[in-house]
Parts: sequence; structure tokens; C-alpha cells
Amino acid sequence: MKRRSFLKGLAAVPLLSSVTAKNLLADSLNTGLVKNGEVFTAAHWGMLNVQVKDGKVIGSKPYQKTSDVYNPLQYYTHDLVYKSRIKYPMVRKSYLQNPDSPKPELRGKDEWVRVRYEDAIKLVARELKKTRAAKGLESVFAGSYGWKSSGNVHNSRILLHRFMNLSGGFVGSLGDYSTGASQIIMPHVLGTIEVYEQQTSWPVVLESSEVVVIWGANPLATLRIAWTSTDEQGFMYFEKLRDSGKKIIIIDPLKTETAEFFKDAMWVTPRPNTDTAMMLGMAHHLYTSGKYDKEFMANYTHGFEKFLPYLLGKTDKTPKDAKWASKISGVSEKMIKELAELFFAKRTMFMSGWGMQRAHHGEQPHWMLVTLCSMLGQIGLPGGGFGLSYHYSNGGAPTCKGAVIGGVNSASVGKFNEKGEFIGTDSGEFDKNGRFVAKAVATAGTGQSWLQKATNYAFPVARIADALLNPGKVINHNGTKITYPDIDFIYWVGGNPFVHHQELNRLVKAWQKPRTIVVNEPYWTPTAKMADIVFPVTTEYERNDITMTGDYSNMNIAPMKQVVEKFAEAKDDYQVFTDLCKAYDERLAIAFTDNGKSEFDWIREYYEAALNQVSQIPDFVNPMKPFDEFWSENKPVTFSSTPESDGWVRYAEFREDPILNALGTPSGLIEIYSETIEKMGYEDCKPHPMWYEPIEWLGMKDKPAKFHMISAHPTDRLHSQFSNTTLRDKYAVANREPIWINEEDAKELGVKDGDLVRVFNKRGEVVAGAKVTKNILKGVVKLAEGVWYDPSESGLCKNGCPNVLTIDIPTSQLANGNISHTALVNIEKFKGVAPELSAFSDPKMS
Ligand SMILES: Nc1nc2c(c(=O)[nH]1)N[C@H]1C(S)=C(S)[C@@H](COP(=O)(O)OP(=O)(O)OC[C@H]3O[C@@H](n4cnc5c(=O)[nH]c(N)nc54)[C@H](O)[C@@H]3O)O[C@H]1N2
Ligand SMILES: Nc1nc2c(c(=O)[nH]1)N[C@H]1C(S)=C(S)[C@@H](COP(=O)(O)OP(=O)(O)OC[C@H]3O[C@@H](n4cnc5c(=O)[nH]c(N)nc54)[C@H](O)[C@@H]3O)O[C@H]1N2
Ligand SMILES: [Mo]
Repeated sequence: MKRRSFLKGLAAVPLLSSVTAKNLLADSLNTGLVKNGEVFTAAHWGMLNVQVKDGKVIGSKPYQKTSDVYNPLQYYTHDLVYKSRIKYPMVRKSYLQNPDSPKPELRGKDEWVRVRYEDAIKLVARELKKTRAAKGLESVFAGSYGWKSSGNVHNSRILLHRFMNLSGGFVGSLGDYSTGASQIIMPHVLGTIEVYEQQTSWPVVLESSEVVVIWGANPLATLRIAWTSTDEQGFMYFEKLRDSGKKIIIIDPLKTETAEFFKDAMWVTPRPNTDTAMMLGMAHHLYTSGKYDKEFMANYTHGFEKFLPYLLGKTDKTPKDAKWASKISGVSEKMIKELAELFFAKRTMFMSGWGMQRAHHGEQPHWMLVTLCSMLGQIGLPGGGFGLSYHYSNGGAPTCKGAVIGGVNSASVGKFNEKGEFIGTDSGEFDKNGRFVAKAVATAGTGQSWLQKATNYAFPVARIADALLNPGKVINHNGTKITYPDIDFIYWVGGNPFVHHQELNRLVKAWQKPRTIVVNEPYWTPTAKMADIVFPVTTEYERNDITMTGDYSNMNIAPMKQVVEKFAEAKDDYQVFTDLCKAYDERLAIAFTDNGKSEFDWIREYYEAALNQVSQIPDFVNPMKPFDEFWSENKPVTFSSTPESDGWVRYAEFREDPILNALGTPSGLIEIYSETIEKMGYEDCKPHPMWYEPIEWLGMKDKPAKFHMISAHPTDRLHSQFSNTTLRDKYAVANREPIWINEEDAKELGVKDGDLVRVFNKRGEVVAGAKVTKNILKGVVKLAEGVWYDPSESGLCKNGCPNVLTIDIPTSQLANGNISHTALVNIEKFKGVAPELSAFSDPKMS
């Protein structure tokens, strides 16, 4: 019955008319490509309808409208499919000539040679085996950090890990660039990582908060994307917040898109990296005026009395009063006091971004924010307290009742017999029919999966250059010692280290250390250009997949139907790794593909597991159809929130009963003082929140340069993605990355809007296009991250990549996070002829 009505339904849908009837009848699973019409898919930037004409992408637009906020990222699919693509497998000339002595100093400068795909596979397998045999698995680095595209099957990073594990093991990385400091400090303070967790639900905020503080966050930009795919609920709620007339306070050296959106908001501009001092000033004022919640401090926090001597200046003769805080932060004493009193008097929700923890001593601001919020006594009350993810992946959009789609997993390390044959893993072996039987189950597709410890040799992700340069060096990390491995082989997929890492000239040197570097990429990114062997891979529009939308809401299951044929010789990462497995041992490929599964076998398996999950929920109106219907319909499945999730308040249970619902900290309470951290004995991260002078900042003595550079996340890109689209024409200044300069500063520099400027410090130099504006604190400049690094012969970045200028040291020995928002730079008008841009052109071919 169901199947018949399904087929009948299909006949009535004109969009599918281009799919042949034969196709539909022969197999109810519609896998054919639409040559003319519209295809539904999903990306980090939301659910999309992609228009196809004669088998080519001609446009795309959002599938749904949840708000009036325009998200340009949804309209550039054409360029993403056709611009700056790598056409063929390529090998760097010197590497091809002699892989044992490949002249690593020529990376990024050498010519490239086109090779047959089969030969590239053989070459990589052979050199990987050679490296492992000579130097052990710890010489192979496949941490491979980055924002690879959405999709639970074609998850390039996990596929790489799966291949690397099965074929013998690898070195991975710990943590991420996003929240390197916070995700390590928060568990000591609150017993949980906080940054990737559900927030007090938006309906509660709209109902109960009186004041909303957006502290170092730019949600109107950062909510354009999500880790799985955005559910687009965040913009809708921020619109409701704006229309509610509640008091909004934005604390940011930049007047961001968010500040423009909240026209009536108050804009408070601390000097970059001084927020901890500003919060200490508030805490001091609250304490000395008795306007703090003594009961909350007594019942829910640990160690306030050990923090007080520091706050009051008993330990160092420096009371952290508003006057002191004002001198450091540049925010007036009066403002610091008034804000503190307002927060105490009104139900206040602090929505904090992550920019201020991507800074030297980045552990401190969120620790101090939690301390301040504890004193205000509103944690666990409706609409009060703090949230560290309202700006990211639609935190606060109520969680839906339904199922979550699983994803491919990274398997376990392979075992080999004396003959070198693959015989299985600790969690999987072959049965007598030669089938591989794995015990591991699919992992859920939500959250940032790279938080897991990839291998025993893993080191903090942002220490990559340090590790390459200093094999054998021992570092401290969150109470442990880590020894850097001696890396000789790097395999990177789905990430762009030559855009995302700090102090790129240091990475350029470090990158010369390994003998072999392999990259899978759709595009000629700077990272692809700096490799030895490059596999061109498909974009998400050239393969079938499936994803959830809404990292916290789990709102939709979205089919990601292939939109067009694979570009040139591009292969799926899944194909590349299957073939690499085969080059090792046929049985390795059997294990890798779980006995020969195609992309559709995986998609169907994940979908049906979810369907099975929902059919067991009692009294549930199930929106999921059988797989074949779901796939042929090419539409998302949408789940709904519940009254409980709509009314959910973070830490309400803890507040209700701190003993029964104790936090996961040693004391079970909010730790303002941590004995665990005390035992580590780190000079750069002591047992309670403190103000430390960053290595570079505006208030320092003998400043090495004049301006503080903030390399915020780009509004019109996802990091470096979309750099190669015509969207760039809309924001580029003189064909370079724009740098925001305060109008008074520009006047002093003799720089006009639209001028080319040279931005430099002792670490390097870049050319950028001046955007002169009122919307930035004097003394501060903004050069967004995610710029394709494009070095000239002399090392000057012609495209304006801020990471040429940032500093490659850790936040502290506790978290080892990156400090990209801590850097001083100089600026001058660019003299002479501007060097021609080569970022988006192909490299030299032989
Ligand atoms: N100065 C400064 N630097 C920063 C930051 C900052 O604030 N300031 N922020 C940091 C943060 S938080 C982050 S998360 C990082 C982001 O750094 P990355 O995540 O490395 O940046 P992306 O540009 O998103 O890189 C993703 C790459 O994967 C490729 N890709 C997409 N899909 C696929 C696929 O299916 N297969 C393969 N093989 N490749 C694919 C894309 O083409 C792109 O080149 O940057 C960090 N760097
Ligand atoms: N459109 C778009 N959205 C994205 C991304 C993207 O590349 N493009 N990237 C995604 C990823 S991976 C991540 S990790 C998140 C990043 O989210 P965030 O880390 O929150 O983003 P940032 O832009 O680095 O910083 C947010 C704000 O903090 C401000 N800020 C910087 N330093 C300070 C400081 O010392 N004090 C104060 N008060 N403010 C400061 C910046 O001016 C900026 O407006 O965004 C995600 N969303
Ligand atoms: Mo990030």
C-alpha cells in the first residue's frame, strides 16, 4: 500500500520529471542524477535547493526561510563546484624524481607533474609503508584538522583516520583551534566542556532575561554555518530578541554585524585581551559594595575565600578595583561599576563567544566570567547565567525529539602477521567466510568529533609547527607530559593549515621537516600547493550523503543528494582510501569498506538505524518514512521540540540540589579555586582566575608594534572556504583582504579608504586593502582569518593572510590553545607596485 501510494505521489511531482520513469520503476531507490531541475542538499551553511541545467550547477538558494537575515553563503554553489579545482592527481617534480631525497625546501615552489591515479595510489602506499617500517607509526601524522564538508559518510577526516588506523596506526591531535583554552579549563571549573553544550533554551531567554550581554561574540556572522549543517534557528531567535526591546549590551572592540543588527544596543569597547581585568573590576565592586549573592557563593561554589585575597589585593598590594581595571581595559571606572550593578539588579544572560579565549592566557576570561556570574547568583535560573554557545551552531534552539544519524568511525589499529598480511584489529576479525566482523558501532554524527584522543602520541592541535620543529621535546599539558614524536609523513584532508595556523613563516620552516606530505583537496588551496602528492577530491555536490542539521537541536535529517557528475578526475575521499587499502592488502579494503559497502549502503544503514530508534519511542508521531521513499522524495525529515526542551534551563538541576546533582568537579561545585590546577604548579595558569599581561597588547611597555590585530572569523566565508568564489568581489578592497582601520588612526597614517597597506611585524608582512571605519576601537585593526596564503618570493603575503603576523605560542601550559587574537602589527601605506595575486591560480605545471 505504502509503496504504491508513494509511486503515485511521485508521478505528480513535476520536478522529478527529468528522472526517467524506467529508473523509478526498476528500483524504487532514485539514485539517478537530475540533469535539469532542482536538487535538495545540505551544507554547513544550511539546507539548499541547487538549480541544475544540462547537468551543470547554475545556482542555489536556501531551502527554507526562518528569518529575514540574509546568508550569502547559500548562493555560491556554482563557484564552489567549478572554481580553482584540482583536475588531476599531481606529484611535485622533485618528489617524483627521488622520493628518498625530495628537496622539501622546494614545497610551494616546485613544478607539478600530472600522474595516473593508479600510480599516485601506489606511490603513497609504498612511501607510507617505507616510513612506518623505518620510523614507526609515530612518524606518521594524520591529525588533519579542519572544516571538511558536511556528511556522515564522506567524512574525510574520519575516513583518513580509519585508513591510517587499519593500516597500522598514526599520530593524531588533541582539542581544536576553536576553543583550545576553554574546553580544557571549563572541566576543572564546571566539570564539563561547556563550549559544545546545549544552552538555556531560547524561549526561556525571551521570556525571562531582562538584559542580554553579547560578550566577544558576533552571532550574526558566526551563525551562518554549523558543524553538521545549520538549522537556521539562531537568526530567528536573535530577531525575536531584537524585537523584544530587551536591553542589549555588546562588549567587543569591534562594532560587528551583530552590533549593527541591534541598533539600540550599548557598545562597550575594552582593549583586546583585557576582559579578565574588566570582569575582575566588576567583581571587586560587587564584593566591596556587598552586592553579590552570598548564599549562592556558599552553596554552589568552591574556593571563593582563596580567590578573595587576590581580588582585594592582599597578595600583591594591587586591589583589582574598577580603577585598576579601567586603566588596563580602557573602559571607564564608572561604566565598569554601572554595568556590574545593572547585572546584579536585572536578570542577565551573558552570551559569550570564543574570540577572547583564542588569546594569550585564554583560560582566564571564561573562568572569570563564570566567577562573575556566580557572584551575580543567577546561574541555573531562567534567563540568567552564562552561555558559551549561543553564537555557534544555534545553541539554545530547543532539542528535538527524534533520532540522530550515525556516521563512519575511525576503526581500531590493524594487526599484521609475520608475512605482513592484515589479520584484523582488536575490535574486529575475519570469520571463516572471509567477512570482516567489527564490534565497533557507528558513532553519532553530532558535536566536534576531533575532541577524542586520536592516538597515544597525540599532541595539542595548535602545537603542530612546534612539534615538527622539536621532535623529542617534552611539553606540559593539563597535568600530563607529552613527548613530541618525530614526524616524517603527513597526510592532510579537509583542512587548510596554511591558512589556519599561526605564524605561518614558522610553519613554512617546520613543513620542510617531513619527507612526505600528501593532501586530498577539491581546490588548489595553499595547503595543496605546499604538498608533495595531491589527490583531487569531489565536493559534497558530487556524491551522495546524509547529515543532521542543528548540532544541538537535531532538528532535521537531510539527504545530501548528488547534484552533478564528479569534476574532472576528482574521486571521493572514500574511494581514495579504499584504493590505498587495496594497495596494501585486499583484506584491508574489506575491513575499511565493511565488506564492500557503497556510499548508499552506509546512508541506508544510518537512516534505518535512526528509523529503528524512533519506532521504539512510545507515543511518538514518527515523521520518518522508509528509506527508499525518503531518498526519492529528496526532502528533509523534521523533528519537533518538546515542552520540556522548550523550557530547559542550564544548571537548573544543580541549583535545585547541588548534592544530588553535583557537578563533575572534584568538589562537585563551581571551582573558583582548583586544587587540581594548583597541583600542576604552572606559572602561567594558577589555581584561580587572574589577570596576566599577554605577550603583546596595547597597554604593554615598549610595544613592538602599534596596533592590536584581531583576526576574527570571516563574515562572508567559512574560514578559507568561499575564498575562490565571486562573493569575494563584494568585500575585497583593491583585490585584497580588507583590513578595518579606525578613521582617526587612518588619518594619522595618511591612509585612505581603498588604499593598499603593508601590515607587518617581526614575524612577517602582508598586503591588505584599507577599510577605514568608525566601527572599531582606536588602536585596533581587524583582518579576518581564512585568507588563502599567497607568498611572494620574499615571503610577503600578497593576499593579506593574518596568520603571517600572529604568534605561535600556547595560551598556557594548561590548555596549549592557539593565541590568534593576540598580536601587535604596524601599518603603512603600500609603496611601489602591488604584487600580482596568485592565490587563485594553478601552480606551475611541468
Ligand atoms: N588568525 C586566526 N587563525 C585562526 C582562527 C582565528 O580566529 N584567527 N580560527 C581558527 C579556527 S577556530 C578554526 S576552526 C580554523 C579553521 O581552519 P580550517 O578548518 O582548516 O579551514 P577551512 O578553510 O574550513 O578548511 C577546510 C578545507 O577542507 C576542504 N574540504 C572541504 N570538503 C572536503 C572533503 O570532502 N574532502 C577533502 N579532502 N577536503 C575537503 C576545503 O576545500 C578547505 O580547504 O582556523 C583557525 N585559525
Ligand atoms: N560566517 C562564519 N561563521 C563561522 C565561522 C566562519 O569562518 N565564518 N567559523 C566557525 C568556527 S570554526 C568558530 S570556532 C566560530 C568562532 O566564533 P568566535 O570565536 O566567537 O569568533 P571570533 O570572530 O573569533 O570572535 C568573536 C568576537 O570576539 C571579538 N574579540 C576578539 N578578541 C576579543 C577580546 O579580547 N575581547 C572582546 N571582548 N572581544 C574580542 C571579535 O572582535 C569578534 O567580534 O565561528 C563559527 N562560525
Ligand atoms: Mo573553529
